[in-house]
Formats: sequence, structure tokens, C-alpha cells
Amino acid sequence: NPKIKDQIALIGCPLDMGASLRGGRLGPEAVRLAGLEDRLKKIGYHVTDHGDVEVHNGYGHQRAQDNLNHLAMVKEANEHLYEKVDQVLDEGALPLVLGGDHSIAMGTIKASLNHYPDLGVLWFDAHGDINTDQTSPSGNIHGMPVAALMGYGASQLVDLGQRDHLLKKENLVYIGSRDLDQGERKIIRDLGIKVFTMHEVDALGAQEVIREALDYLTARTDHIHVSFDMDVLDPQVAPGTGTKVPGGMAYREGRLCLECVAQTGRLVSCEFVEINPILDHENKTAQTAVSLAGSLLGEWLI
Ligand code: EXY
Ligand code: MN
Ligand code: MN
Ligand code: MN
Repeated sequence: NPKIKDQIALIGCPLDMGASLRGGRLGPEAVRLAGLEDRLKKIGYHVTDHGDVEVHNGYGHQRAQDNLNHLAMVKEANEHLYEKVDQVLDEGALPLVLGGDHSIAMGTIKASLNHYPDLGVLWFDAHGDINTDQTSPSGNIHGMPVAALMGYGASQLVDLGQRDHLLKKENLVYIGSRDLDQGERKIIRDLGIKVFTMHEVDALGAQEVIREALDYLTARTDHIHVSFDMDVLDPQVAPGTGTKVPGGMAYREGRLCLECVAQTGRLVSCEFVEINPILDHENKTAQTAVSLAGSLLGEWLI
């Protein structure tokens, strides 16, 4: 049976220019202050905090003519993240990346694909993040990483990091979707991507959804990446995030799903994103991220 690596590399990517709201840049530090490193050490991992990758954020928000808002800043941060994640994977560690807005999944996942071309991705999110510059209603790049990882949309995003390995459409599973744009629905349908919306989580239960999702992925690959957008949780559980959508997952549903991923032993990389302390109450959302990172790394499994 596969086993999760015993070396964890924490990497912060304090970028928030992929979103409309500022504040996600404070996410990595909020998660550190909520005690992530000690929590993981208690489970028995060797944990190294690599600090934050170099990021340049601006202030305010500008809608770009080409519908790729703040492209230069988003691209630069992702290039730095790509290099860092690639390096820690070379060293044999499991990267746990802290965001930051969800555009940073481009850097993390491209580096993980460089090591595991057959990588399977579990995308926990209220959103699809599969817009292109052609379909995006906002121009915000945190709504585009999945498309870019599959080779769709702006070449400036598709060409970031390695170009040899794209994320395969059959190697992605969405969980918790409940706010998909019309263009995104069409892409998801046309590509036949596996998706468990909140409707399925409610109707089937989290246990059945994660079982089906993991059966589907583990039949295709031994290597799993978890991209966890805090807005997959209900806003009452995770108020500190920028694009809240009612009717999200309960804390215990999130925990159960992530523990089931841990049980497969196939996790090779992960990220917790869209943590915005400015919108939070007493760092509750960062604390929840710490607990869920514990679950994903098998905290309560014996
Ligand atoms: N689908 C909307 C857009 O593309 O603008 C909202 C995207 C929000 C993305 C958040 C991070 O998951
Ligand atoms: Mn630079
Ligand atoms: Mn997202
Ligand atoms: Mn989201």
C-alpha cells in the first residue's frame, strides 16, 4: 500500500491579485499563526517551513482590457511558486502550499505534473475555476487555473512552468460546486469532467461522494493532489474568504472527505487557498484550514 511521504514542505504564496478583493495575501501568515507547523509535527511528520515565495501585489483593482486582470503579478508569483514546488518535490518532500488566491494552483499543480504526469486532482471549491479569458465574466485569474492547467485559454497562463504535461480532463474531480458560470458549465459538459456538486453532497452524503470520487481517481492514478478552496465550506464555517456562496460543506463533511484521501496514501501535493483574514472572525478560517490540513495528513487515523 502506498504511504504519504514523511517530509512536509510548507510554502506560502501570499498573492491576492488573482481575485477582486485584497487580503488573501495575509492568508499564509494567518495559517502559520493558527499553528500549522506544530499540528503536523504532532502527527509525526518532519516539517520544514520554506517561508513565502516572492510575490508583488498591488493595491486596488483594475479591470484589464484583455480580460486578464493583473496578469504580470499573477504570472510572476506563479513562476516563483512553480520553481519552489518543483525544488521541494526534487528533495522528496510533500509540498503543502498556503494561499493566496486560487490562481496559485497553476504554479503548484504544474510543478506536481512535472513529477507526476498522471496526477489526479481533487478540486474542492464552490466554483469551477475553469473560465478562460474568453468566457470569464470578471477577468479575475483565480477563476481560470483549471482551464490553464488543461491547456485552454490565454497562452501566457498555459505556458507558465513546464509545458510537457497538461492536466488530463479525466484526472480531475470537482467536489462541492455550487456557483458555475454558463461558460464553465459548457466546458465541463463538453469535456465530460467528473463533478460532484453540492446537490450530490446533499443527496448522497459526503461519504458516498468521496468514495466514488476516489474510486474514479485511484483507478487512473497513484498520485493525488488536493486543491482545497476554503469557500467550498459553508460561509458560517469559513467566513474569511472572498467569494462566499451559501449552502456549502459542513466542517465535518470536509474533514471526512480529506481523511478518506489520507487513507489512500496517494497524496503527493496539496494547497489550501482563498484564506482572507481581513474578512475573517478571530482567525477562525485559518484555524479551520489547520484542522483540515491535519485531516488530510491522517491526524485521526489509527
Ligand atoms: N466564476 C467567477 C469568475 O470567474 O469570476 C468567480 C470565480 C471565483 C473563484 C474562486 C476562487 O474560487
Ligand atoms: Mn522575479
Ligand atoms: Mn477556487
Ligand atoms: Mn472558490
